[in-house]
Amino acid sequence: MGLTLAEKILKEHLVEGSFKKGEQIAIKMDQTLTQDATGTMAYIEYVAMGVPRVRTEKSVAYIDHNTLQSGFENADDHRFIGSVAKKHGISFSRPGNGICHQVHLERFGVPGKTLIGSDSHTPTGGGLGMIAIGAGGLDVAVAMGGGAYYITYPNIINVELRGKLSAWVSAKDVILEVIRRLSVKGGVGSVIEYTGEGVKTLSVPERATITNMGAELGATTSIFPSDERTLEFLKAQGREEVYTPLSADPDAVYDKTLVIDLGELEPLAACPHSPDNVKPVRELAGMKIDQCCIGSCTNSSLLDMIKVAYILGGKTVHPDVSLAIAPGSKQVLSMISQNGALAKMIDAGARILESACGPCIGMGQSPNSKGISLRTFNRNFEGRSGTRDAGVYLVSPETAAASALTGVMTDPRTLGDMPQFELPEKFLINDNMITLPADEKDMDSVEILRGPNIAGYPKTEPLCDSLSVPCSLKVGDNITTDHIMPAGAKILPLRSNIPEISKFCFTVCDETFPARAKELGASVIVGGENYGQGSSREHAALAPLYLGVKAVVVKSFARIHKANLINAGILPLTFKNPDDYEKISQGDTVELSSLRETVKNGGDIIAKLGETEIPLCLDISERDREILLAGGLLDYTRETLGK
Ligand code: MIC
Ligand code: SF4
Repeated sequence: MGLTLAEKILKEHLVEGSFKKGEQIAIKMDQTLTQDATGTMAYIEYVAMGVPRVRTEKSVAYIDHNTLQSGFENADDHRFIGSVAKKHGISFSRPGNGICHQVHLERFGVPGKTLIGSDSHTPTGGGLGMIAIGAGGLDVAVAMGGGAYYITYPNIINVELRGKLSAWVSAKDVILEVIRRLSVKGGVGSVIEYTGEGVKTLSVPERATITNMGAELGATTSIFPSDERTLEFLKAQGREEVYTPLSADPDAVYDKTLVIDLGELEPLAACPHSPDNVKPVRELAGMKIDQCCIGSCTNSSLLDMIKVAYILGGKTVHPDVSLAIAPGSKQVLSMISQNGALAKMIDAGARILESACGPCIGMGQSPNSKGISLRTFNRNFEGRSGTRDAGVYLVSPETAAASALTGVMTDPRTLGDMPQFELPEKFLINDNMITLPADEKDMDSVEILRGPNIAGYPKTEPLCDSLSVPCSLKVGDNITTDHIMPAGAKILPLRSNIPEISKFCFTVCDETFPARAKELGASVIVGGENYGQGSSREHAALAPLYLGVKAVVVKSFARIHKANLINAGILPLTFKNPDDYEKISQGDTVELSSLRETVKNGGDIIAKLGETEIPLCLDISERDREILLAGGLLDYTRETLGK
């Protein structure tokens, strides 16, 4: 039986476990990436492990999220990360160099290699034929120390692409269609593998748009083959020597196949407040808009920018619309400044932002009250833009640019004929904003620069045997990490200070939660389906840990968040019978007993609410059980290193 491409790469990197669906396997990680919003914590954890120099082929620390620097906190984080990177063998991508995923694709991604990143959109690297996975900072820290990464052996979903995209329909519309069909939890436990003759019609940055937003399916990762288009991209980046052709065996067996005829797709939009609430732009056409934002790790490549500049060229942004554009990297910004595309954007009235995440994570450009914002980003969760009552629509750069001119949602196919957009054979290469680490002989003399806002890792303790604690919060389905631990300009600067940031935990849902949880001392949270979807931020587990949350009881979990809870030593429990969700109310006291024995040996955990008994499952691996018993991954790693 032939292998899928994902299986081939996983097999080559397998260090533990066997290739059986649903079993835990350990994978060697060749490369790591971090960004600054998760990076400080990841490096505090890395340093705590005591490994002097990273044991990967390539580790890169990017600064791209917290670049507003409205106080000293962000700049201190940048200096801290830069100094850790220099000391411990990590390349440092300085602020201004671009968004981690875009830069990593351009400068470091290698077909066939594995990459783990402390950001959920790390699967962008799948556009180059990598197995690239998003994870919590602690898992990335372990990988930097040479430890393996543990995942459940995934299902492989094949998306077979046929035909060719029509004019003004683009890669964003492809991934919106996949999300429309599969939903925001349709990819949990799966790798999405793209095949079919339509693959070769897409360039690497277009493929990367698709694999990037595969994160919104909850998928472990997404991957494209490595072929002549991959070689073309690597040549343009002056890196053809890392090219290897890679594809699935012709007789590969997939768990499920979805066929998409590219030629039949039309411009799509994900409506508020979920990436799977997808409708054709045609049906929304004419809706008045207030803002357009173009950029983010999903749609900020040179090709995206060239198309946008073409649409804006010689025109003026509608008087009622604010258009902001953030090119994805210094390379992209520099190239559009040389080829005239930037001037077209500026002349049309676009507000040019630095190459960083910016508005995507609510760092500036929040829409007006009840504002309608079209964004080429990947997430439109409630409140993420910084304006609670704004309506964010996720669209392609073509749709955003066309609409910015008309002031209403506009189907870009009304633009008429589309020219053939050509990319240069050689891209501008200048890695001067990547600082290389100190030589091994000099590393001891590098001082770690730690600002006053950088607090330590919260206190952990081995799992207790019984609990009798109140339910401090009950929430519904599809709770995102933006609900649990919001970001944005006010809160993001506190990422290195868990006591401070925890004051904002769950405030999107209930402003009184942090104070209540802290006062209760110990509690459990109850939730519905797909709890913890979205970001990889381990802060969504560390803030609850700090606030005394001992267990989270839900109908189902999103992958990265479940792993982060385990890493933080918080029990991730699911209802054996989902209807039992109704039986627990906020304020009820929940009793859990014989925890250590059940966590160790398996079996149901029985929650008692007075006379009522509710069976709960702890669906985790043997290793996860040991991590929970030890009080979290940091303690477990210290224990195992000690042994
Ligand atoms: C996001 O898009 O939500 C982020 C900000 O990039 C996060 C990481 C973080 O919260 O720092 C992610 O996607 O993992
Ligand atoms: Fe940055 Fe947005 Fe991409 Fe997250 S999704 S890495 S915030 S650009």
